Amino acid sequence: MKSSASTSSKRHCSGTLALQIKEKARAVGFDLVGITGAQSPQHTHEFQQWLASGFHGEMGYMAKNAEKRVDPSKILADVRSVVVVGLNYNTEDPGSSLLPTKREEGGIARYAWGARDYHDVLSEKLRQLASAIDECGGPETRSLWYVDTGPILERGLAQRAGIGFVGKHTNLISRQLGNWIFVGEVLTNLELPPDEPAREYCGACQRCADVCPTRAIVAPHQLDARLCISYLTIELKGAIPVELRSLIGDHVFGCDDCLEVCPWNRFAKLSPAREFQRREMPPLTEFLSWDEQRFRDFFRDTPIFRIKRHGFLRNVCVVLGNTGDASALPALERALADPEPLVREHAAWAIDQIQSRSLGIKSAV
Ligand code: B12
Repeated sequence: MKSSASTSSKRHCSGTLALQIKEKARAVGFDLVGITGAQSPQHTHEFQQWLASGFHGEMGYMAKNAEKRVDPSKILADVRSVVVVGLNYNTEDPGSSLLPTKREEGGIARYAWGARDYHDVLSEKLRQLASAIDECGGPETRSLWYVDTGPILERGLAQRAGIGFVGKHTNLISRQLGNWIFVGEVLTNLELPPDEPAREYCGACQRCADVCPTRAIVAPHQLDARLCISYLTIELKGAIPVELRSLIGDHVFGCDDCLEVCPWNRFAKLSPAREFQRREMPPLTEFLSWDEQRFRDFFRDTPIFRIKRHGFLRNVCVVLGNTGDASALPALERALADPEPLVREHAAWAIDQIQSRSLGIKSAV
């Protein structure tokens, strides 16, 4: 879990505490910072409804610690404030990018383009921020930091801390940076003055819902994760439901379709972070010949490592089945002998898709 406690014995602080903390957040490299109280996030009820509808699918961890997610004091008993931060990960101009040639490699979600996992990048910065908060607050100060994996409704808190608003696609949108931002937070027992919550600025726009290939945004601000391509290609451990495979298109890891069309991205700025810059990928068919070691050497330290070789090759097969031609068949046929049954099954499906397409037969699914 990407989180840690931090305590300090020093007691010295000058100037306004909240301002100092914000300055420190910027100094360690965060683009956005805001402060909110420790009460339950807004829309707690909607979160509970989301769980009750089963929209979390196989993400059992979302239901397991649901009471913690809606009450920060179940994480840090005497919590008084939450310092929420945002980090820009936009490394390419969304308007001019998504280079058609790059898409031949398959669509990898922007957050996973780089050589490092954002959890690690944010963890380093959050650790520094939490120590600074403890240092400023004095010996009684206790702080806990999280990025992503903690039992926290990060986006609800982020909106209340004023760093952005939750759009209809359910992602946090900054009016200064668009929606390419990671979120992290420090829970602290310091009483800090809260910032103004952000208002919602989606208006009548619903481009995100309209563009989603699987219609996963079932209502504004409501995502049925079981349909979301990000869930299907990252969180789902086993076979991808056959009826959804063709809708996955060329998304080999995650999906940014709903994020790309957001009009607020016209304010996106380029992130200088080297860790998130897009790195070269081999053609998809090449991955099928990679063994565990090769996969690990290439993807270690990146978000893709998490789904392991068999998860990634499962996705590669689906994308080749959707986009590949006869030239992909030899690699897929070799994958029929892969040690992983999951890969073998998806390779067989892909072969069937490509052959049906070349014969002009519309496949059953
Ligand atoms: C589970 C999860 C997923 C799941 C489910 C996503 C979802 N929408 O719930 C899946 C695997 C699908 C996923 C996908 C992605 N994820 Co994710 N994910 C999470 C995680 C761990 C929990 C999210 C959660 O609690 N979901 C439950 C729902 C109900 O909560 P919520 O969407 O946050 O809902 C809040 C608001 O939407 C609002 N709300 C709810 N209903 C309503 C109704 C109305 C009317 C209103 C006004 C508001 C409102 O209140 C809720 C509670 O505060 C968070 C980290 C975290 N701990 O929060 C990262 C996180 C949300 N993911 C992140 C990212 C980057 C992604 C992807 C972009 C990755 C990708 N490219 O593939 C996609 C985006 C897909 C999408 N459209 O959401 C970032 C988002 C950053 C941002 N700018 O928002 C987070 C915050 C991680 C991080 N620390 O940076 N993710």
